[in-house]
Amino acid sequence: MSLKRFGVSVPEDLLERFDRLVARRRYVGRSEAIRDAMRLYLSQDDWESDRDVNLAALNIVYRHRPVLMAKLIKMQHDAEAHVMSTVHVHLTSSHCLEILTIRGNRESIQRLADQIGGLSGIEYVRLFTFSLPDSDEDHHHHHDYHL
Ligand code: NI
Repeated sequence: MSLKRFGVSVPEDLLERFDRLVARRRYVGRSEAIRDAMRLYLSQDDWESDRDVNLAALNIVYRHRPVLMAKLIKMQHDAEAHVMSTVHVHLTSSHCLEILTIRGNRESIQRLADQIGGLSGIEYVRLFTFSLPDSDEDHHHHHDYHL
């Protein structure tokens, strides 16, 4: 992979905030953080342009009740998007956290997230979305700096 250099002008305060993030996340340097930011931005753009293969993680927190849990399970079975996995964490005596990994197109994933978020008893919903690249071309990036 060949690397290209380019110059960027940014406001001083923006750069200071960014450098604090670079230090906090223990990046080797600013360049690696900027590469990550660019990949994230590109992935969001892919997501918004609605290509076929998209992935999402839906995090929900709810007060567990049999009626709600039955509805949640039915929605996941009936959804056009494919729920690949669910992780259930018994947070407290009354509350559960679930993380659903979902695959599908943007619309089907968003629809499922909206349906689940609209259930009464769901207290927190957050959808994280990702796009898979078309080819292996983009698979060169490493995450060694997190080790
Ligand atoms: Ni639970």
